[in-house]
Amino acid sequence: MPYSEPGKTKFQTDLRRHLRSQDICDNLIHLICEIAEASKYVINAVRTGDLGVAGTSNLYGEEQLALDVLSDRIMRKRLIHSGVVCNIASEEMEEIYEVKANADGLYSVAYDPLDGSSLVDVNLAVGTIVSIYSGCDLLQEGRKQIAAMYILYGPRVSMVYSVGNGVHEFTMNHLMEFTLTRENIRMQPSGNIYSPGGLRNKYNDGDENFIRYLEAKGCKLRYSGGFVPDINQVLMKGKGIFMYPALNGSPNGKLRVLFELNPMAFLIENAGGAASTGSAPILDIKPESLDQRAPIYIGCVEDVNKAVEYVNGR
Ligand code: AFP
Repeated sequence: MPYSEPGKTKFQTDLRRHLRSQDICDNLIHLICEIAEASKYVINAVRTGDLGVAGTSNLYGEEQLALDVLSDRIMRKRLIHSGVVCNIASEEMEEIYEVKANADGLYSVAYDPLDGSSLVDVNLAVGTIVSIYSGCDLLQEGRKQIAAMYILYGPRVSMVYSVGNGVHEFTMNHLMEFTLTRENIRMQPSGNIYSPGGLRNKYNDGDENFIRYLEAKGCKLRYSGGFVPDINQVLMKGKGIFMYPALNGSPNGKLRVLFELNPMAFLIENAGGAASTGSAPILDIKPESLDQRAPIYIGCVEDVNKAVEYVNGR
């Protein structure tokens, strides 16, 4: 039964009220609202901030942009002061940041503060991706997430979250409030768009054959180079597949398990889709390190299953 406030249309239901309908504890409601609040400062940084380099690099050796560092600082400060977080991991930080040693009733958060930041200077959409676990351990299987969300900074600012009870989209209004715009989003069994990441001349035969299969059935290529907008398109249209496969020279692809794959796989599976490495569900990976990467095929169940068939030469 869709949730809405008596006397209010569904589209006036704000984030905190919707979270209260999700049968979760107040600390988690507070944490998700704090992350949503932090995104307002990230938006301001994206729209007006310095597009230059920060003169530093992240744990992958990638040059950090000033926006990466600023967005990371905004998110980390908010999480530290939330009072409900014990450990923090950021794609922009080398190590786990311990906020509190005693984890009773607290959460650990892994986030990518500004995924796709290199797209800001060409004015393409970017986003913040967040993964939430109970307790202190951030190297748990993705299936143990208790919540995942992303904020998409595009023509509109939207926030999509799940606490395991459906996937819901909120859109920021003129007062910078998030109001409900889609509830219980569902994926179709199969779709007609595909989003192929990475250099095609480094694709393995199975992936190349899968692309040919998709094109033969009339699928359209939709790829922006931003993980958040590309996944958002598949999720909101409810059809299609995003893939960033193993490449020649990069057997684990490019995308990070903790910061990108686990939260998106949690959201897509909760919307009735699937997410696989090509040999196992993304959410079943037991991460060994913060910077672990994996290939990904994510979207409609039938499309992901077909990708797995091709990748395994069937
Ligand atoms: P940046 O954060 O370095 O811009 O990379 C974005 C990203 O991690 C992810 O958002 C995209 O899906 C992926 O990289 C695009 O990678 P390719 O440019 O190799 O396709």
